[in-house]
Amino acid sequence: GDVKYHLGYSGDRVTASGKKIRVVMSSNPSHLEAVDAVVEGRCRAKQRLRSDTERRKTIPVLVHGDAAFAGQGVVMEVLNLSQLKGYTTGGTIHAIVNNLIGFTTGPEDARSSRYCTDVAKTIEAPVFHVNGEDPEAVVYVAQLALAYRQRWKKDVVIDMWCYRRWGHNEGDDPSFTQPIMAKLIRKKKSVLKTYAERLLAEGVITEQDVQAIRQSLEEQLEKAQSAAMAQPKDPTIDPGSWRWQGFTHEYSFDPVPTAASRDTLAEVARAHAALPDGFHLHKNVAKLLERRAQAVEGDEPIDWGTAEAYAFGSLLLEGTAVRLSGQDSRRGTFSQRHAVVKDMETGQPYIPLNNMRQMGQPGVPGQEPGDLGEDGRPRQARFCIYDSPLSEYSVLGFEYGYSLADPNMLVIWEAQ
Ligand SMILES: Cc1ncc(C[n+]2csc(CCOP(=O)(O)OP(=O)(O)O)c2C)c(N)n1
Repeated sequence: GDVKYHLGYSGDRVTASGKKIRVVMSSNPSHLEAVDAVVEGRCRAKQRLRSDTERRKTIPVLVHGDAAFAGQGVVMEVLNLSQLKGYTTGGTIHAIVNNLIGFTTGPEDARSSRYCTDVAKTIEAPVFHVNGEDPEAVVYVAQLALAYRQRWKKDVVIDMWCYRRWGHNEGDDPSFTQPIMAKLIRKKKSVLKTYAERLLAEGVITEQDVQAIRQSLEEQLEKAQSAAMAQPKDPTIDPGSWRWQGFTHEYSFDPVPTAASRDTLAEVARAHAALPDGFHLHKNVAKLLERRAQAVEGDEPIDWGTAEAYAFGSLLLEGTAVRLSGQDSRRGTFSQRHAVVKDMETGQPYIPLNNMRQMGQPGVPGQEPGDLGEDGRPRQARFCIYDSPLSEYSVLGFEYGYSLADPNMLVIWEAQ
């Protein structure tokens, strides 16, 4: 949502079972739902950096408003990314704080569907509609959603029905626009109160317990506020861990040495001529790869596609991973790239640039890109190249998020 928060943050929390969990909140602009794809990209990059191939250790959670979830097109775009090979994060938990209103607009003017979550039906995600006034039901549904996500690696949606007691902001009065609902809400006791009453009636807690819990919560809030006020100008938010160390805002236009040696280029070139035994290559592509393999030897001018392949290949050999995504990027819009080739008999894909050396495994000690492989040569980094769906907003956001989590990888979104 818009006013939920803006500034990103990260910190460690200790769970009830004593385990440590890192919680990272992405900076969130006012433009509702724009952050969704950014979170997905960040999450995917973190999974890669930890070689979390099962995608169980880093979990994206998106918090939405009901009006924005139904109204913003990027929500559908991001749902559509959820099971794609190049973009899946192993399932996102969507939590909708459904206060039945968007600014001043009611559901009857906000959507044509019955539920604000109906767009999630496009990917057949399960939706749990839950009463926000029943905290135990909310906790139960949250646990269920997490279990579902971990088991099936798919998106799941929690639609928490609640209400907004006050206006959209401090100067607002909800009875201007929703007089009947505002009247009903005014009569409602707070969730804290009704839940405490319920537990008291059930004999689960005593009045003293209620007071103690309330006091401890208030103390925590007071303490946090005093800490924030003691240092109002510089809350010093860790922008993304040690991976950003050494990067500065200063920029220089001075040329930097980027040349690769002829030996390196020759190794990249050879990879294009070395297909697996029995691979049935399209005859036109075979000619192109052959030219690409030979180009480094002669004095002929090098074409764009070849130069690009050499550039990516030399980075990979140096241990810098490359991610390139966009519409039709694997072949290349103008048939210039052919970074992924297909076997004409089986349809199986093959990526020459991922078969130069033994592959490095990020986050696996001793097997990182640059560490020696079994053949005694440094392992290469991976070329992550994907065709994107026919979307721009979500894909660009995704790649931006990806680049935030891994500033050392070359991350490219290719516009068609
Ligand atoms: C893309 C975009 N359009 C319009 C706005 C202005 N705006 C801010 S909050 C809001 C209503 C959001 O309603 P909802 O999604 O239900 O979330 P809530 O604020 O009720 O939690 C609007 C229209 C915005 N921030 N972003």
